[in-house]
Order: sequence, then C-alpha cells, then structure tokens
Amino acid sequence: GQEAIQEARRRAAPSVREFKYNKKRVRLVSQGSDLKDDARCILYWMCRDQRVQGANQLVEGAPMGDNWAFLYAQRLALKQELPLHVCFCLVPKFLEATIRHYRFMLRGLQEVAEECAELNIPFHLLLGYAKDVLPTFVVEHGVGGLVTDFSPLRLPRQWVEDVKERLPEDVPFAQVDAHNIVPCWVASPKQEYSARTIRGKIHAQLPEFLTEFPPVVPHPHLPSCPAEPLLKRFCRCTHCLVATQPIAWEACYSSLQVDHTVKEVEWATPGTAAGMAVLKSFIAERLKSFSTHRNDPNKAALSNLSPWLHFGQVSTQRAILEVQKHRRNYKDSVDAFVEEAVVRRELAENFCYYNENYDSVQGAYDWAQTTLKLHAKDKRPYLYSLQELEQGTTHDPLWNAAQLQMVQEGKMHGFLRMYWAKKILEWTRSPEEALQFAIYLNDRYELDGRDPNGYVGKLQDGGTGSHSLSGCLGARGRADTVSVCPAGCLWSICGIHDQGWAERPIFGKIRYMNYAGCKRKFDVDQFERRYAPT
Ligand code: FAD
Ligand code: FO1
Repeated sequence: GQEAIQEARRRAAPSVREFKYNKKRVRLVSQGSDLKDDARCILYWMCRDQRVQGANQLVEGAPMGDNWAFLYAQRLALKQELPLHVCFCLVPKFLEATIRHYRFMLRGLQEVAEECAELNIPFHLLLGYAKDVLPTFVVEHGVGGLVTDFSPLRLPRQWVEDVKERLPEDVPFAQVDAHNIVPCWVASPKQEYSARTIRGKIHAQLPEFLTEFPPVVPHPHLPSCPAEPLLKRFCRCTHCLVATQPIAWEACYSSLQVDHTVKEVEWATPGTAAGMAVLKSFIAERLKSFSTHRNDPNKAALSNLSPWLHFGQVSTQRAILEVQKHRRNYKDSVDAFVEEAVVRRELAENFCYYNENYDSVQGAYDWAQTTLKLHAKDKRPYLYSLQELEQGTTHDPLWNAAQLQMVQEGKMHGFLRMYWAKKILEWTRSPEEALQFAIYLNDRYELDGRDPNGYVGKLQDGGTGSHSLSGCLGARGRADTVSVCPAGCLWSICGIHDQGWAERPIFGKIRYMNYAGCKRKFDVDQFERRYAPT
C-alpha cells in the first residue's frame, strides 16, 4: 500500500553521504587556501535560490534538498566537521521591484529561516549590499569557506565580484548554479542562436543532471553561537537580524527604499510550501490541458509557477522531476512543459549570461537593429505616454485588459505578454522607448519580473512546434508554427531569437501581431469583460 511505496521512495532517496555530488554544478570564484585552520563555520550566501527543501507534498515524507548550492555548502561543512550558517543580504532596492515583490520574497525567507532553525543551521538576514555587510560577517564568524548561488543578470553578478574583491585572501569562494538543471556554463560555452542549437545540448545532458536530490540533513555540528530559542535568536554581529524574530521582519521593511503603492497580490501565497502546492495543483488539474490550452488566456492551463520559480522558492528541477512522472498519461503536455521550463528558460539564461546588452536594443541581432532603425520614423497610428500605458487607458480594450491583469494580479497570461509588448512598440516614439517602457512596467508589476525570462525570448523552432501562432500574425506574417508563446521583451520588440518576417511599417521585419489575429485565437470579449475598468 501507500506506506510501502513511501518506504520504498525513502530508501530510494540518495542519502547525503553516499550521494555523488556533480562538481560541474560548482565553479570557484576565488581560490583561497585549502581551509583556514582557524575556520569556525561554512557560510552559504543565499541570493537567487531562496529555498531549503520544503515538505515535498508530492512525495509524502521525503524532503529532498532541491537546492544544489545549499547542498554543496552542507557537504563542505560536513566534510570539515564545521557548523553551517546561511545568510541573505537584503538590498534596499532591486531594479523596479516594489513592496509587492519584497513582501512575497520576505515571507518566503521567513519560511527558509524557520526551516534552517529546525536543521541547526542559523539563518542571518543582513541588511545592505553584500559588499558592505558580508566581509564583516565572514571575519566576525570565522567563515572558512563561502558558497553562493548563480544568476546571469548584471546586478547579482556584480554583487559576487564585489564580494570576491573584499573577501579575506584565505577564504575559498565557490558558486553553484542551483537555478538551472544543466548549469548555464555547462549547457553552452557561448551565446546560442536558437532552440535548435541549444535544445540538443540540453537534452543530451539531462540524464546526467536531471537527477533526484539528497536531503539537507539536520546539521550535526552546532553553530558557534548557541542556538537560542527560535523566537529570540539574535546574532552578536552588528548588521544581522536573525530572521526568525517577527519584530526583525518589520525592521527589514523599514530598511527598504521601494514604492509601497503597488498593492500585494492576493492569489499567490509566498514560500516553498505554497509553491509546491501550486505544482501539485498544476499536475492534478491543469497539466492535462497544458499542451492544448496554454495559449488561451481564458483557460486555466498554465502552471502558474513563475513567481515561485523566479524567487527560487521552488526549484525548476523539482517541478520537472514531478511533472515527468505523468508523461505516460500526458506526453504532449509534459514535453511542452519541459520545452518551456527547461529549454526556453535555460536559453534565456544563456542569452543574459553571454550578451551584456541583454536588456537594450543593442543586444538585438544586426538585422533587427537595422530594420528597427529603418522604420524608427514611420508614423505611429497612436502614441501613448508611460502613464497612459500604465493605467491601461489606450484605445485597445484587449491591451488594456492585459495591462490591468498584470497590475491587479501581478501575472499577465503568457500569451498576452507578447501582444502587450508588441503594441508598445507600435504606440511609442521609438524602439528604445518601447523597450524601456515594457521592461519598466513588466518589472514593476509582474511577480515574476526582473528575471532573465523577462528580457529575452524563445527561439524560432522552425516548425517543430505543436501550436501555431499564425492566427495572430498580421495578414502578411507567414504562417509559422511556434510551439509556445515566446518569452521576453526583447523577443517581442527586437526580434531576439526570432526570424525576420514580411516587412511592414514601424515593425520592419519584426514579427507583427494584431487584435483581429487574437480574436481568431481565443474569446477576446470574454477576457476583456474580466478586466473591464470598474
Ligand atoms: P508556464 O507556461 O506554466 O511555464 C512554466 C515555466 O516555464 C515558467 O514559469 C517559466 O519559468 C518557463 N517559461 C514559460 N514560457 C517561457 C518562455 N517562452 N521562455 C522562457 N521561459 C519560459 N517570464 C518570467 O518568468 N518573468 C518575466 O518577467 C517574463 N516577462 C515576459 C515578458 C514578455 C513580453 C513575454 C512575451 C514573456 C515574458 N515571460 C516572463 C515568459 C512567460 O510569459 C512566463 O514565464 C510565463 O507566462 C509564466 O507563467 P507560468 O509559470 O504560468 O508559465
Ligand atoms: N537578491 C538578494 O540577494 N537580495 C535582495 O534583497 C533581493 C531583492 C529582490 C527583490 C525582487 C526581486 O525580483 C529579486 C530580488 N533579489 C534579491 C534578486 C534575486 O536574488 C535574483 O538574483 C534575481 O531575481 C536575478 O535572478
């Protein structure tokens, strides 16, 4: 029965000791000495992958590590027989993030702090930029080795460089890609051009990297500062608010320099447990229609996982491991989900990692920059200011409804994001202004914003896709089967990862979309009614 299955699964879960950790997930940021002989602990500087392991609600009773950076740090600490500490540096501002995003993130971190406490692993919330607070923390706590996770975006990469420069010479500093299944630097050594070129590389390496996780174990080497009762654990060092103390959380909010006017999102409960519940409901209720209805904004067919994936509260690898168990019943949906969440997402990471202009027109291919420049002076049928776009007061009821969905719910349907961004190109004074407005609005309102997926896009997969967007292409757009709605502002506005299309005003050869095309694709009136301005 169930008990026997659980027992078998527990036995099957690799334990931390015999688990063979794949070192290709790790790279050395700075050498340091083998180990400081006066080392008192190992530190995991948590940044992007804000999770421990969470109760795996799909495989009852078998908590699985789910975070390769955390697991690597514990592995080091166990080998050196040292305590393990975790810290998170809370920055006062991050791109266009507002209190909507910080609340979601901080609530998730509270859950991390509580999980860490149960594992004898102190969690420290440091207030400020890593370069200002981390080196002090390292010295004050006698950190003998530092581990962090990975993001390809400019700002988090700068944070890592800044810490590297200020870290004491003898402290080794390692980085683990805990966000991608195939580590970004392993998937490809260069910027990839299309899904066709990266897909094979990724799939060939999935057997090696798409594995189960070992659990994070209760840490046997107790922290140097004795673990005080959960509610009153203040660390001795000056910057640190150990985050299990509710009052400390309020202090965190006051340290932020963000816009407090964007209201919280009701439908999405932050944290790993809630994110895993969303995964469970996706598998139980929506997976079956993912391949057929994921491009219909009126249908509940998407996973809805992006907020929890963005903040690293749920691991994509966990989502894929669980979804793949249902391939026998829902092959098309599982394959489509893998294509989106693995191939296209890792392609977005690849682009941001290897193209320093990932968020500007300069990051686009030459043909796209040429065509946009050629048509930059074409007459725009409508011109809207950022405020008019933000308030959703254009002449286009579908566009307005999509904008209001994003503002009110913090998550615009993936298919509409493409139409939404392309209309911004059509209704603003230049491609540069269009990109600036689209990224600003996307990052200010989307819970999953400020993410590599938001900048760049999917690839023209040359007809292998199961779904056609031809219905949405303007009259002169060639029928093209694009398997899924593409990601990203640069895909929509600058044709990144897309091909050229029949030339037309304003868009030049950038793929065009129009209202009539959307009407052929789904019930536009029904969607507009849902978000009609009250
Ligand atoms: P599902 O369809 O259930 O997909 C599951 C996961 O797969 C997503 O969470 C995401 O991680 C990944 N994924 C899905 N579609 C794509 C894609 N085409 N390319 C890359 N990865 C994909 N996604 C963000 O995470 N953050 C953003 O800021 C963002 N901005 C976008 C802006 C525009 C203009 C466009 C066209 C797309 C954008 N996307 C962004 C990509 C995509 O729309 C979202 O990832 C998706 O709608 C999130 O909802 P979901 O998790 O329910 O999607
Ligand atoms: N990372 C941090 O290390 N500290 C922060 O205070 C922080 C705030 C933040 C707010 C919104 C958001 O979307 C991301 C944020 N991140 C923060 C960045 C995150 O860790 C990732 O590095 C990024 O999402 C890029 O992948």
